[in-house]
Amino acid sequence: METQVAAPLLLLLVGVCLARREEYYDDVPDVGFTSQYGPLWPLPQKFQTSAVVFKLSGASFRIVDAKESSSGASCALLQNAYRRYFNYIFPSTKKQGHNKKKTFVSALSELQVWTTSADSDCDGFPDVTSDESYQLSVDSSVAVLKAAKVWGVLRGLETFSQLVYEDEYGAISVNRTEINDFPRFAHRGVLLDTSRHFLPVKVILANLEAMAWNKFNVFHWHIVDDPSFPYLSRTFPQLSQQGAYHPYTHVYTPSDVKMIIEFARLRGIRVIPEFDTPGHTLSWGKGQKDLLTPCYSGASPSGTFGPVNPILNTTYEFMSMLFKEISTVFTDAYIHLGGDEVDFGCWKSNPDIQKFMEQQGFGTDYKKLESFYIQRILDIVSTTNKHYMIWQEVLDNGVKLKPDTVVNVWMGNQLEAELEKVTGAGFTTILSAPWYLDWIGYGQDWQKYYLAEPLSFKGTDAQKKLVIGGEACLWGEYVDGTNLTPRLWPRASAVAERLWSDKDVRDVNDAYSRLAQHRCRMIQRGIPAEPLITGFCPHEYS
Ligand code: CP6
Repeated sequence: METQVAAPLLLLLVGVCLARREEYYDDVPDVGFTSQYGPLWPLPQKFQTSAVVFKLSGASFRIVDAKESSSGASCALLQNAYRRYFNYIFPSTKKQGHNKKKTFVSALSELQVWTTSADSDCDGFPDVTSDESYQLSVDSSVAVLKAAKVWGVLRGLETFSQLVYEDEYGAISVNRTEINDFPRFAHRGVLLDTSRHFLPVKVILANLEAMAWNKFNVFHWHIVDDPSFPYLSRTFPQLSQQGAYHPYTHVYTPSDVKMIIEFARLRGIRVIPEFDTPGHTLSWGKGQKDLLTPCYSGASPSGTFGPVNPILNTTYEFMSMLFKEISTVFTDAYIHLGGDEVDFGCWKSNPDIQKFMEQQGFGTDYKKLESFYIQRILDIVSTTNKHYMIWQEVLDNGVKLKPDTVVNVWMGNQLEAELEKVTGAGFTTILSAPWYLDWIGYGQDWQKYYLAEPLSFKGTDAQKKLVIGGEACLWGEYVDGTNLTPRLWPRASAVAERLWSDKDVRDVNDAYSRLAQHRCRMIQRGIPAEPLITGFCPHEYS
């Protein structure tokens, strides 16, 4: 009897599973296929290689400043990068390896690094206009990496390190190669959320390092939100004292922030902090009395709080002082001001707010109140000489924005219509909607991220030029220091190639071959990147 019941049930289950498989990314790439581009990721714009091989010896190979270079030994950023990449090319266990003291018919003795612009930007910070292009030529015993600025050198060193491989005898080798490379988009970001869970500084640094391997250049730091306020403000220390998960272990001190910004700079990465208001601010209320709107149930306060209270002068005095501090602590020209997902329920319940709405003639349109608030915040931040980024609702709700505002599009429904609208209104935009890496499902979702095309919306060339890039987002509800890194990598790498390489680079088979190797390389360099699908890394047992 039991089996008679079980059999149809089993069939039904199998049927459901097979049907559901359709939704999965079951386009399993041909795992036997090897890309002609080897393990390069993201793929350079122009690439030519040949079968001619040069050998490298850890005992003699050097990365050096070219004689003609505009930057030299005094450029700590470059010297630092040379050491980093030397160690990637010759991991310490290999320094005494096969090649020592051997001479080769064709040995590569040097990589000469040549910055051609009179000012190489060595001591500066990267920005949205930074030149990251470079040319790499490996065609004699001396290889040459040429770039206008240090930012291009950083990208080129990464590419050079990806060209070097061990041959079947363990000899460190590089093929004759010519590369001319530049990014397709100027803004290639990763969003990390340090409020839902605190992320230890060393986890952030490790991921900045991995970002550089993927040629990402923006760390969008969603630093505070409802659950916790880990930013230690000198002006308002009570914000983190009361609002962080722990007042001194789960905070980012001014020196932590400084370290993160400098670590990022040395890798050509901008740090854009997001202080999201008026919503997503519950944690702010713990340390700052009267900042949030008291919600009412009927005629009396319910004891709960809503968004920032937009009708008090004290709110704007507080915000002025806070953003003044933030504008000096964070070096980037941009601050992200959030403005997303404002819940009007609490505002609606509060009689003081109702009265204010009436006085201002806002009727019952709470978008007008939100706009009133945001407008004042934008004015405050403008006085600090920073530019701002905002989530799309701010524009959608009709706030007047300065022309240099960057609109961050995050809603996936009607994405193309939104891009048409934002760029049609003349605003620069970056795209987050296709790349929520915190959403996980069964299968190879990297392919979906990989194939998302930022410019597929209808618009003029001028409109398309306004899309300056995108961001891979890892919202933190289900992510902390224990699982962040493998959840981010190599899935974020798919976004990295979409934003760096040519628009026509979208062959999933070719990408699979290169990405699987890139993932193994990240593991070798110490980042526990998760697998794409079945397989193994050549070095995993050594
Ligand atoms: N947190 C904040 C989030 C999200 C946003 N802001 C978010 C919500 C849903 C999706 C993606 C992101 N977790 N502060 C919106 C920008 Cl699907």
